Formats: sequence, structure tokens, C-alpha cells
Amino acid sequence: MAPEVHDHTGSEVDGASEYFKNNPDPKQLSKHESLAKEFIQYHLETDSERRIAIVTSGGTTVPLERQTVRFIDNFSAGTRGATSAEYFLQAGYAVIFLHRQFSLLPYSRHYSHSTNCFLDFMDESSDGRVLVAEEYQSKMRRVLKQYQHAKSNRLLLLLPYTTVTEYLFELRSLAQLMHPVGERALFYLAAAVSDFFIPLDRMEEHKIQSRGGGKGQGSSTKLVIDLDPIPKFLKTLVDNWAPKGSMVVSFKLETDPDLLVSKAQQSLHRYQHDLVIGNLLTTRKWEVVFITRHDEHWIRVPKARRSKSFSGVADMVGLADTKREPEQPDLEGG
Ligand code: PAZ
Repeated sequence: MAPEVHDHTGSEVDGASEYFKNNPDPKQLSKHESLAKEFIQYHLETDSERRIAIVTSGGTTVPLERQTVRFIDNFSAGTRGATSAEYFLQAGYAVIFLHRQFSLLPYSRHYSHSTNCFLDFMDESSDGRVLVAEEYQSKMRRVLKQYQHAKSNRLLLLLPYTTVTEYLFELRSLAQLMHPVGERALFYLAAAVSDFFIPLDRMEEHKIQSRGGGKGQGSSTKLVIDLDPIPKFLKTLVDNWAPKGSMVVSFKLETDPDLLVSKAQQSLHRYQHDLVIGNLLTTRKWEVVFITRHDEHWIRVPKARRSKSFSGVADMVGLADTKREPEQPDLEGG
């Protein structure tokens, strides 16, 4: 396991420490730590200039039972994270992609979504061989080349998680393992992380029963769920886990347009990191706002460029529009 971080008094510093004490290490943590350590070491040894990005992506679950049948989830398909990871790779970064298991992945995302079934891209030749249909050849060739380049140069490490606890343990370990990378480390936190959880000592062991047959809360016909707040790990990440001088970018998702900018500013002020990228649930594919200490900067995709296959902020690069008031996007077209 990665070393604990202590302050000058010698005790573990962050408000999150109780959380880590009260929850067991995820099963796959030590395996993921070895993979990440090896990945980071490889890049430090082979290219002293190489930047390394930790990209987080997808939702986090909050189990309602220890033997989990039911859980609460956060909205996220993983489009933003997977798309952004491709752009970081293209820009020369090595990427550790900490993602929700079965969410979208860099490169395969172009063909694996339910609306983008890979079989729809296939055809049969006259001699019975299965081929990529003619009209998709050039795009698939481009995606395949990028994927093979990332793979053969060991530039992409995929690490899956499922629960919010797994996510937090994994992120803490990765941040600590990134110390030798120093200022060339980037944290790009696009995952949708639950703000609430059920502490282990209040969690049912077995499937909660809807009517009788169970114990305690589970025997009621009405299910009342009592959630605790997740510790504010972003502050701890910035202050204690991440290497000094690394860049930390977080995302803020809101549904109320009147809250987005103030909540993103509040987050930047509270956690003192580099950038908050704000987006609204309904318009996230067409516009985002970049909040830095000195600036509020909207990036929008012109209506003519919006399409069903458009996937997020990374595809918006170069399409900046700095007007203060967001233009209402035509979501029907998207
Ligand atoms: O994964 P996706 O493309 O469907 O959605 C991306 C997103 C909206 C989850 C992401 O851009 C984001 O805002 N993440 C942070 C969510 C939060 O405030 O917890």
C-alpha cells in the first residue's frame, strides 16, 4: 500500500483519514498500485520529459448492502473522461485512466456505446469475410492507429473501480505514487463522485427485504436511507496527496444554471486547485465554463458543429466563445 501522508505533528492530516480507517482496502488496490508504480517508473526512466495525467471517469456507486444487490449511482457514462484521455494521449501525455468498470474507454468508446454498436460498422465481403464497412474505414483506421500507438508505447493504463470507497482509495494511492513525477503530474477529475455514503457499521449485510423476513430497517415496507457526507477529499488531495506543483483540474456538474458558476467558484476557492470546469447536465456536450482564480471563460460548440456523435469538452478545443451569458443550445439537434 502507498505510504500514509502525515503533517508536521506526525498524525494523518486530512479530514478523510477516519473514512480510510473505517473502510477496508479494496481487493484490487494492491494489484492496481503495483501496475501504476510500474507504469510511472517506466515513463520516468524512458522519457524524463513525459507528463503523466490521472484521468478519472464515470460514476461511483454507493452500496446499500454489504452483499450488494442495490446501490445508489451517480450520473456519468464516461464520455467526458474517455474523450479527454484520447486528447491527452495525442498531446503526448501518458494516462492512467481510473474509470468506473464498464463505462466508456478511450478509443473503444467510438464503437462500444449502445447507440454505436460495433456490429453496425461491419460488413461481409463477397468471399464471406467480415470487414469494416467501406464508409467507416477511414475513421476506424485513424482510431485503430491511435489505439495501437498508445498500446505499443505503454501510454495508457486502465484501472477500474465500482464503489465510491474504491474510487477514493485508488485516487489516494495514485496521487501518492505520482510524487516522483512532480510538476509534470496532472489530475483531471471528471468522475462523478457521490457526496454521500452509508458507513459500514450501518450497512445491512444481506439484501434489504421489502416486506418482513429481514432485520431492522430492511423489514419495513418503506425504505428510509440514512447517508453520511463523504469527506472533502479534494482538499486533502491538493494539500497532501498530490505532488507539489502538480496541476489539479476538477469538474462540477449542476442542473440549475443559476448555481453553476457560483458553485464552481466556491469549489476553486475552497480547495485552492488550478481549474474547475463547470457543466450543466442538459448542455454538457455543447458548453462548459472554465473557472480559474482570475477568470470565467465559456467554451461553446457552435450549433452547426453539434451532432449525435459529438462527445464533450475535449472536442471543443479551439471553439472558444467568451461571452458571459450562455446561448441556449439547440438540444433537439444533439
Ligand atoms: O461521463 P459523461 O460524459 O456522461 O458526463 C461527464 C460529467 C458530467 C460527469 C463530468 O463532466 C462532470 O461534471 N463530472 C463531475 C461531476 C460532479 O460534479 O460530481
